[in-house]
Amino acid sequence: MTETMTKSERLMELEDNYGAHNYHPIPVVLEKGEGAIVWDVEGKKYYDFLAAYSAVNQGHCHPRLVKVFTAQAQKLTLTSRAFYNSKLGEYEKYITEFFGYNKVLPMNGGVEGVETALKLARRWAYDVKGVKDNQAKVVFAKGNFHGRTLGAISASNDPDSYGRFGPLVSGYELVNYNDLKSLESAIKDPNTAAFIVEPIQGEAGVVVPDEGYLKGVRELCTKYNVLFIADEIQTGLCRTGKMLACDHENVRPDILILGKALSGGFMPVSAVLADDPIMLTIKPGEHGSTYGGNPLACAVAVEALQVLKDEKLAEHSYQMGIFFREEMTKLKNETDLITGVRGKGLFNAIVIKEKNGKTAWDVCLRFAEEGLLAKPTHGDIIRFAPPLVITKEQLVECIAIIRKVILSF
Ligand code: IF1
Repeated sequence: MTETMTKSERLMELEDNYGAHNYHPIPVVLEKGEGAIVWDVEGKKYYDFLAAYSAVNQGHCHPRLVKVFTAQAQKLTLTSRAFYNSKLGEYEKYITEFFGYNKVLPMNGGVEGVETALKLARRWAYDVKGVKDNQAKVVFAKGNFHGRTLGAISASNDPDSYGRFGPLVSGYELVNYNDLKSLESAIKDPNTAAFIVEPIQGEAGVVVPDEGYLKGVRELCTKYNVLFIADEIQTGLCRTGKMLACDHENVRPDILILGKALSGGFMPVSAVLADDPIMLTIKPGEHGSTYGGNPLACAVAVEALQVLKDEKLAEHSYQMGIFFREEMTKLKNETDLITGVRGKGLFNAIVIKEKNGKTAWDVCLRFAEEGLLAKPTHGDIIRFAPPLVITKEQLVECIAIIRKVILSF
């Protein structure tokens, strides 16, 4: 390390020297966050247009969450499920009434929620649907992203996700996303336990299915007695302009998976919601985790959900999203760099056409220089997903930054 290095450079070098190289971050070192804004270690201000992949929908360090988190952290943080604790039952009542399910199974990271849902679906197939042991099939959509465990990557058709991690989990089948015909031909197999799908595919680049797709999924799953599992880890909790992305078509999944913003960015909290005939197929000692349902997570999750409602973040996301896409569509008509604009609520993306060797990565580097943080996915797609607390004035300022950068290429 040389003394002429900035603090950011020194900290990036530490990560490079001592951390696994499983990420390639935008070269910005963040130190403070408040609402839709973050600051780096040199004090430079940025609008955060990634919101930790929709984990800070309520905004960075929301004061109500800081208050509840801090209070509980000084009282009791973890007991394990070997004992009851004073926060879990109240949380379970709150969240099951909030979303309209009989029961919740509390877990930690999002992928833990996905794994839990897959185990519930297979168990339900054997104990309720009558599928022969070890014959249960789970159907996924091509382009999916459900996490990084072996159970999740085994469903992926992206070699960056599953390549050279085999042998993979079996009993999976892939169908085209947004294609009810291919779904029906897969799930009519009587060994089918479930179809798990993101209501809008996030990692694939904010891929919005046709109007009516989710309703068709619901009808087909009902028709063939197959569980409809909605992975709302990224699309849920007001991100797309409704409390759940499924609400755009008024469909109710049999199993609902939540994560990310369920804690407002304070700690990993995920939840799997289902009714008794599904949930009660798992008996004591057959599933769980050390931190699942810990009192600190329960306290912050209740407050995080309440903030979404009290601050009407679904409605705000809905309105701001319409305005944002209108502005992005105007911009698209002024440049050949943008070939697509799509999204719902404040879950949006633009598709960038490579120009004179410049890619979406270069565009994001320029965004950072101008004070806006975003990151490309799959090379040519830039996802725009700010905290839902962003004000119209802040959004206008961000749109000006996006325009300035895009028109400079
Ligand atoms: C990374 C992606 C987003 C998710 C959906 C389950 C999970 C995720 C729909 C697992 C997690 C995160 C993982 C994070 C980056 C981010 C991501 F780019 F990886 F794909 F958002 F699009 N279902 N998505 O989006 O939840 O276990 O991570 O809590 O791996 O870098 P998790």
